[in-house]
Amino acid sequence: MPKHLTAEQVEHFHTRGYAFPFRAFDAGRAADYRGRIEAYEAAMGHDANRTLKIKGHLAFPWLVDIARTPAILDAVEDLIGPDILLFGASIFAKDARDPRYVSWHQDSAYFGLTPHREVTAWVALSEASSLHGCLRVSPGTHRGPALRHVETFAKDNMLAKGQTLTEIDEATAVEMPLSAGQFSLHHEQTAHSSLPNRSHERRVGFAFFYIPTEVRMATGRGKATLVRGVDRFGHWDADALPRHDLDPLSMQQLGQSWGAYKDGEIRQASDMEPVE
Ligand SMILES: O=C(O)CCC(=O)C(=O)O
Repeated sequence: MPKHLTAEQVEHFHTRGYAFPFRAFDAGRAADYRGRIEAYEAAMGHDANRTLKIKGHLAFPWLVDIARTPAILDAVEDLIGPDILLFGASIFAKDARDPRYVSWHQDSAYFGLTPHREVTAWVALSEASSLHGCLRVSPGTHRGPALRHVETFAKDNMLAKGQTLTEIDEATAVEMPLSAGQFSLHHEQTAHSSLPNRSHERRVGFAFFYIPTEVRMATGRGKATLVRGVDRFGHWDADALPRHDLDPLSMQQLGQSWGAYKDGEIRQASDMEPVE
């Protein structure tokens, strides 16, 4: 018996690679979290997209709390079982009338996980409608092969390498509009993207990356946080969780992970030898 999704929604996720919308918390709480992100941006003098990436949750204890929201974990448990690790989180914030977009991509290309069982919960901290440039998916792509991405580094592309799948048929795209406090779920191999924000409001979302404890890094050990159940596999070392806002130890790990991802030698899966 699923905890949060219906049996039909579980089936839909497994066959189509996504499911939505679900409620994490109310709009008031979403606005509070968004306000905290914007206070951080004001204090730092830069857009959170520049820093709260890959291990973005390590910046603030309340971001780890969002990742532990019972409704989100119940939904994720329905898809990957009761022993759950959080291995990352990234903000995706688009300003009002913002030309920035996210090109079609598979998260699995750079996550470096094996087997491919990761599930992303994209949590809306503001309205994220079609006009705001909500997340879109290409159904069923999670059942296909690891696709080859072209690294474009295009100016308005929000992805670190502008990585792009060139063969996704736009006509297949399904939009996943959400209101503040709702979340969607997608499989790491589901091709997804988003268009520019054509609205006069900012669109803020946080993507949280969850894996069952049996999943490991294809190359060496990684760091993650057990957010539910028991880890009987021990493939991961513990993240340096923030003891307080902007804890220097946590920020060091965050900076290293984001730097390795965006500037380092991380190669896409389709370029590497299979390890399974
Ligand atoms: O928020 C977006 O526009 C893109 C999000 C995304 O690529 C992801 O959640 O993996």
